[in-house]
Amino acid sequence: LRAAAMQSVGVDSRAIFTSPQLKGSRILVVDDRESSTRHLRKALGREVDADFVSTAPEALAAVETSVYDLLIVSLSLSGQDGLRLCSQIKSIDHLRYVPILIVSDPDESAKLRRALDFGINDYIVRPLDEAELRARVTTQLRRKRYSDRLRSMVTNAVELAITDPLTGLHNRRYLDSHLVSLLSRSVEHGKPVSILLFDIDFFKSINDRYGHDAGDDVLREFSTRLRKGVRGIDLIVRFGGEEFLVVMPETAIEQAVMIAERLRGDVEAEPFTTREGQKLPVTVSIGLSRLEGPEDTPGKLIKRADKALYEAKAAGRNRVAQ
Ligand code: GH3
Ligand code: MG
Ligand code: MG
Ligand code: MG
Repeated sequence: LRAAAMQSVGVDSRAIFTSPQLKGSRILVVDDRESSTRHLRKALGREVDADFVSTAPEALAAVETSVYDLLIVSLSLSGQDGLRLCSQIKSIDHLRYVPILIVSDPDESAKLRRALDFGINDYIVRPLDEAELRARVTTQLRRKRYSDRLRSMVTNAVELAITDPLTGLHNRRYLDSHLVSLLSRSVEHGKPVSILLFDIDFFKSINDRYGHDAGDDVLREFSTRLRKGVRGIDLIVRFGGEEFLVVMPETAIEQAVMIAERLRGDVEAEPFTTREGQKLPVTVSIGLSRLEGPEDTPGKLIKRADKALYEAKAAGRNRVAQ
């Protein structure tokens, strides 16, 4: 068994804790039997950053205050059940990805099966074989590193896919899923939703006259002004080139018109500043729509705002229409 375990990790067991990828890994050991603890301490060696506690409450307190990469838990904790501790730990959200390695006695196989059932990652049976323990610990730490990296890659990829790189705002891809759930929640609770669609006036001529970089500066400043001008619960999206959309939950259309009018007035009143220090006069047209009822969809809602925006443009720009 030991040979097989060593082979599966493919390393010399003594070298594992000095492996640069595993340096800095933190382990929490929960065991109340002195001989067992002594054994674990010796097997893990000095290079490992391990904390030792002997009761379930101490363990729960430790995982609250420190971050661990692996928990080694004795299944036969006296007084409390090691099994119950494991299930408690697995139900704590931020510990969901922390592996648990069980140390059990040979006569605990029924308990062990239950522990495996609710997701412990590996186990080792007493009497502890040091090399086997190190091999199992290393495997868990490696897996943890790998899955942490994978998870953060996925998170970053998702973040990238729903973010506009110029302004850091959410993009249209995010808008759709956000609106679908917001509209159904709002219909269910009888709450209003308003949306504001912004289109900067004659933006093409800003680009033509001052250059594309100056145009980018205007877009960035516009997004900053929107961020400052609306509530935290409002969603701001870069909808297109020089088009922005704000979703306002729990906002009746009359309130939304007032907000839109204020934002429009602020844009008109205060020229934008480019990176070269030029001051550019900018105006914006805004079209509004509101959630009409259970049959409404994100597509229809946006279409009505777009129609209103078109009317604002046709009526002379620098105005709000619904
Ligand atoms: P209108 O008042 O009718 O909205 O006129 P407009 O010139 O703003 O409208 P149009 O849609 O014709 O032009 C939008 C311009 O926005 C065209 C495009 O080159 C420019 N644009 C789109 N995305 C970007 C960007 O990321 N940076 C810059 N600098 N310009 C952009
Ligand atoms: Mg446009
Ligand atoms: Mg246009
Ligand atoms: Mg425009």
